[in-house]
Amino acid sequence: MRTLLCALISTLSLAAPAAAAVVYEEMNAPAIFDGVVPPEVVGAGFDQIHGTIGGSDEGDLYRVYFAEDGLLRLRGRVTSGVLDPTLFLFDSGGMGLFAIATGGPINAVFLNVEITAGTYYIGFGDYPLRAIDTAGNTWDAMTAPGGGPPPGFGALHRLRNTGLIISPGTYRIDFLSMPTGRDPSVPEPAISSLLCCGLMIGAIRLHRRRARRRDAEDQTE
Ligand SMILES: [Ca+2]
Ligand SMILES: [Ca+2]
Repeated sequence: MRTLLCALISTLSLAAPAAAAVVYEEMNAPAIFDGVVPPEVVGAGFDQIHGTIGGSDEGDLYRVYFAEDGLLRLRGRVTSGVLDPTLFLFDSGGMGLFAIATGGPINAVFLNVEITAGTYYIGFGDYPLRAIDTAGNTWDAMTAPGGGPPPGFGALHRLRNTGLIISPGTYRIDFLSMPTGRDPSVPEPAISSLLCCGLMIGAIRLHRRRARRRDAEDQTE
């Protein structure tokens, strides 16, 4: 059985090679949306952003472009340090769409969003991170109902960390997309890896079930 499992794993590895991520490295993304320095332009074709929140860094804003309609999964993960990951998504005009924060020991946050192709803005920083609109209204990533902005929240002015201390660290934001209409039998590389894990766990469970059945049969003989 071990040989069979190894063969299965090796076949799956060959069938789904890990694609190298195309990484955008932060230069010095601003926390102010409508300031002199605009949000950093990531553009199309990147799979990941790698960035840093320093001790006085209130948040990082990026302009991103997604070329196809479909399901977008954003994952913000802390790669070093003690920052509490907080992720915001805004539309092309800076209007709020969704936000998520953990505020606890979990070092990753996810957003799954149905999108149409176009320009979006991503904000990332350390909780308690809030978005402030041009009228001074605040949007707390943790407490907003349904993950969206509070009623009356307008166009973004800036991100602001409202804590006494900003917890520093480095982070990574992954974009995993599944465009509408794509044949689900041809999964994206990241989804292929998950399927491989699922298949391997399934194979191991089947092996254990068969071994238990054999034991039971041996005992009744
Ligand atoms: Ca930064
Ligand atoms: Ca914090």
